[in-house]
Amino acid sequence: MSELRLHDYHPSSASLMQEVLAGLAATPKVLPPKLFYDHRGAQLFERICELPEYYPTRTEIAILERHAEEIADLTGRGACLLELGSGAGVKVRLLLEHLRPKMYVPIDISRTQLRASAEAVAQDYDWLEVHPVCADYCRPLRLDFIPDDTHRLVFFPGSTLGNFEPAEARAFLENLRGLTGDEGALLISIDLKKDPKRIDDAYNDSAGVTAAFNLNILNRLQCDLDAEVDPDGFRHQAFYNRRAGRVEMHLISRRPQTIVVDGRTFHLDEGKTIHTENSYKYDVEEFQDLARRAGYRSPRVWTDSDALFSVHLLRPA
Ligand code: AVI
Repeated sequence: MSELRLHDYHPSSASLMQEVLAGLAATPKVLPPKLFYDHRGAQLFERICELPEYYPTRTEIAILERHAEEIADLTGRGACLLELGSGAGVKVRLLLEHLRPKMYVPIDISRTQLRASAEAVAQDYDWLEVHPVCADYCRPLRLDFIPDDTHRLVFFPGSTLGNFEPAEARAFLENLRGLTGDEGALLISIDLKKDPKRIDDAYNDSAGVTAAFNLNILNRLQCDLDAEVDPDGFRHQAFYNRRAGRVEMHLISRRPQTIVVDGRTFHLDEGKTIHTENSYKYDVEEFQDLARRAGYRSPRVWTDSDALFSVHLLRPA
């Protein structure tokens, strides 16, 4: 099989460096969650998705499996299917035979995983045109290879919108209308508010995979940005902040120490944090309200019987 052409807009290490320097200079210190997803981080995330405590992935998969035909009936066949954060490409496979898209455009920041999963999809679905795009999908995308006369379905699985601040989430959804076009649709997954213990457990698994995923961001600083940092000097912390409606992930400094990046030194006292991720949870109505304010209507939502997770069909209003 000939290799697929990768449309490569991976952010430069200079722009990652700027974000890291700004984050480490902030109070409290922050690092952007997109840094999680280098090759090792993408593999750790795949393991998280299979953990017994991490309910979102298997619940989302069950919802998609159960309703794939109805999703296809509502969104129409022959579309250009764009997937934001396509990862290992597991979820889209549940939809492909039902949706029968003309073209599949997986978009992901982890180049190695994207290449492998796009090639596997192209091989397994030989009727499908596959155009992998390596990019940070928060930035404007150039997708001029998509024919104008093809309607678009944007698939944003994994409840990844929860990793945005609500105001950013709204702005991001507004921008996505440029990608769906007026005739297109957005299929988006959202993790729901529930018993806080259940949420806490999902981010504090007993096998320590989430901890390794969180700490891997420091390995990434070492390898990709040549930083001087000791990952063993930090521990993983994750908790559900009920007031804010979000899980917070932090790296807590075990002792007084410094991180040196690009010749700049950042000091951390013992117990000080680097905030690495927020994961917002929504009620169905709360999310529909956010979507409405971003210019969408919500013709359909699917949830599981325990109301853990939701998948929404949105159309530009
Ligand atoms: C990708 N994102 C939706 C995951 C989440 O649940 O917020 C990332 C993750 N972080 C820790 N575990 C999983």
